[in-house]
Amino acid sequence: ATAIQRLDYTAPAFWIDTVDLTFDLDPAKTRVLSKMRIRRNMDVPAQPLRLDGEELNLARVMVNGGGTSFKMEGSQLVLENLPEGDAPIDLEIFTTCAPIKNTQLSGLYVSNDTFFTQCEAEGFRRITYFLDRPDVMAMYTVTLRANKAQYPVLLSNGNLVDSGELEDGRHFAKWVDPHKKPSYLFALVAGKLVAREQQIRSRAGNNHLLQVFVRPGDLEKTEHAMNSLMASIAWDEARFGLSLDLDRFMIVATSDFNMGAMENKGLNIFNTKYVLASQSTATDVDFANIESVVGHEYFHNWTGDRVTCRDWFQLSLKEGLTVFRDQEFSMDMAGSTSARAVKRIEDVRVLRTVQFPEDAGPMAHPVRPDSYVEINNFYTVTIYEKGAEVVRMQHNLVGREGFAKGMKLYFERHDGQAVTCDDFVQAMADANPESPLAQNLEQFKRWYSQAGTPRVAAQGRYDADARTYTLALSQSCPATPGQGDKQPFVIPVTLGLLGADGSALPLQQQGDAHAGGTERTIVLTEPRMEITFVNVDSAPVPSLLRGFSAPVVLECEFSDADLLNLLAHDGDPFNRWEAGQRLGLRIALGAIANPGVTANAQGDVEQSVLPASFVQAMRDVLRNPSLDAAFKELVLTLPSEGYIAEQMDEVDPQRIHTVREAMRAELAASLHEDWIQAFEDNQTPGAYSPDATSAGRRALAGHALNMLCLAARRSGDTLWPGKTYQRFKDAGNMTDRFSALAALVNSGHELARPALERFHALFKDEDLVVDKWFALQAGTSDRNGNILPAVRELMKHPDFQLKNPNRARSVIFSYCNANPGAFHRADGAGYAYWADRVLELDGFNPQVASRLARAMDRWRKLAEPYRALARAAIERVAAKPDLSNDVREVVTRALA
Ligand code: B3K
Ligand code: ZN
Repeated sequence: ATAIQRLDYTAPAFWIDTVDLTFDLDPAKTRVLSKMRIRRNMDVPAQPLRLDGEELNLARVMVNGGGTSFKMEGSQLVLENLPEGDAPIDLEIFTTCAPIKNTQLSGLYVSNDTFFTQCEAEGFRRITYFLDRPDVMAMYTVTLRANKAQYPVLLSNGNLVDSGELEDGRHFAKWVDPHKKPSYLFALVAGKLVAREQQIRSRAGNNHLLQVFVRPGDLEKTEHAMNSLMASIAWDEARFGLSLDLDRFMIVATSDFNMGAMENKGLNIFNTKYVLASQSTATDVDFANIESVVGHEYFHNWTGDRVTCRDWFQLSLKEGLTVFRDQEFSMDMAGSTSARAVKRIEDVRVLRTVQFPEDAGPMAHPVRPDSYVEINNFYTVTIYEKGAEVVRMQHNLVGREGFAKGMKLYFERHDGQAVTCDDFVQAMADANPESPLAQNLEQFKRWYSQAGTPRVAAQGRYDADARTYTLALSQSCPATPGQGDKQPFVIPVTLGLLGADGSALPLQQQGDAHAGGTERTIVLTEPRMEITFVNVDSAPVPSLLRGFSAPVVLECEFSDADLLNLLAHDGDPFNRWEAGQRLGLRIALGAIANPGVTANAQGDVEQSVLPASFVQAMRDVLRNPSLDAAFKELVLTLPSEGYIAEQMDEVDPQRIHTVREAMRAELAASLHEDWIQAFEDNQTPGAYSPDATSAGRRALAGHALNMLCLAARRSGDTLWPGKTYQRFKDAGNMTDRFSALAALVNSGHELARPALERFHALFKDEDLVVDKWFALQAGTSDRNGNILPAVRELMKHPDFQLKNPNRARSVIFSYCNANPGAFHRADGAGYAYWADRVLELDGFNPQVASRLARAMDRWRKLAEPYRALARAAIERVAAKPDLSNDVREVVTRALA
């Protein structure tokens, strides 16, 4: 397979103006008749028409009602003798395909006797021959025909214009989409489904029908998704003036889906995980995820569907922007300043624990990549989450109002078009000509073209005589594959200064007439710059990169006292949390490097690893009445094993696990009374509500229970494990029930076994809950190397199904991706398991296999013996001759 290059883009040789599709749906042999009206693109030299197709049986091709010559080149259908000139040409293609055999879940497939499609990025070519590229936008008419008893519901994009009976128990439905769209936004669904319906009237005064389709029996679990959809519609109108442009907006849930959800125009298709929720089956995190994914897909209706991508290198145009929009939506829904900060911290945590490693590893790529082998490999945290950070920086550089103006101009210019990342930034800059974005536009765009996480080094110098404080900021960016030297970025650094007593100091830069405010944003454009603050009475503590104002690594030599000051007093909640993380990280790295810190035969470290000042600071946070529970929970959560690993040159994952567990155990024991208090203070009696405040209380109570069970493990206390089991049994919602179960499982308590059995018995008919049950066991702390054998046993469980992506992820990914202490074994058995699963999955679902392949991205950082064993496992995968392009690209880059 050859790499596709961004700079090779050329406009299509033909346009497809309209397409009229007729489907005779049959799992074994579905017939697809496609009637297209096409015309030559006279702006490019005349060429043959090359239509993409994959795994199709071609029965007939007709041009302007008559036969035509054609040939196959690879999987493309090539028509060389089409009429010349710009007159419209009628092209008719008749093909068949076999949805039941489609295990890749790309194109048209069957799940639970229901037909679904997934066309992004290149699935439409698995349905019919087409110009399957996002810059070819057509008007679609779709007729679905199927057996009525088996497939009573027939859905496609747009409006239902006709339906009725056919002979032999069949029926039909005809859909017309009023908007032109690229093929990747096409969708159809056919099966036995029921819908929750809601009529709404928009701000603009139009009526719309909203529907959430699920399998019969799941209807009562759709209320939250429907509420989230209504909230999304209202939010986009209020915040951006963007209204729903369809009479009908449908969401359909399927339990077989490769990713989260898909924004097909007017017919979103969702993984059940992001639709179905009830208080007894879904946790607060599930509720929040549903709100955010429903929002995300809905927001794509404008950012993605109305304005789409010219080519797939521009993917972040729609994904980065839409993630930014869904993050803002979730923050606005959360309400309070504190709840917004909690969401921001969670988002940054994802960025730093998943995207930063990607940006430092073999798959590193710019937000707008330059080449790819398999586009499905580039639906990454870089395109999505870093892309969102790049949009967020623009938002901060032009301001909230300026950003709204930029969005307006973007739609004025590009509605109905397929455009590039450059077009977006240009609109933002043109709408805000005075902004630092417009003034540094070309340099700012390096965020799109250069991969790697920039580092910003900050050094402060206090001059007591002059009463000045000078901050030197410098930037650099490490090399990434194919990009040796990097040019400076435009880096907004939002900062403040704290006095020794923690007070926020008024800021007066050299040259300012007087002090103004306690926070400002410095835009770093040079490799190095200095800024001086005057009238500073004593050495301040700098609070830098507030709110995580740029996706960079900040290097600053804080003393422990500085960090304790920031943790206790910083007015910026993000940096307050960050100070605690830096302290925890510093302790972890010190203990890891300290040969005196050793574990006993049970894997437990007996000596103290936490300085008293840290324990006290954590106690102060827990006891602080002015902090919200959700924020406390984040502060009390130590940096993850993966995040710690990223800070080291050579990684021993077992060692990291041992030390982090020792830190947790010590926090559990030293703060015992405070955990009890936190647990008791954060009960949420009364009716269940997944709002941010209640969810935060449950999160802290659950964390406390976890710590109390962990402490019991060493102290032999039986009271708290007993109480935890009782809570597990009596809980009125899944959040409390599952956190109690997890506390027992994670502490390795003997009550875990009966609790797990009881949990399975209670929820054996709830797929999404069974996924949780699997994931908890595969992801739990390893003691004595017992997790891998347990994982192998789980795969033999009658409920385990490798072909179902959610279930495969719940066991295999929870082990390989989310449980480093168990996965990285000195005998290499974890890696061998990984290689076997990658190969096995690749046999039928390359997209899922390729995601799993990414689990080894950071193998070069591993210490021996892990490193050599990891290489051998990757080489074993790479040695298979008939790997998919997906997995081939990942392992080739890993070994390069
Ligand atoms: N746009 C889809 C992702 C499609 C992934 C294809 N492999 C979902 C989303 O980002 O909203
Ligand atoms: Zn998206």
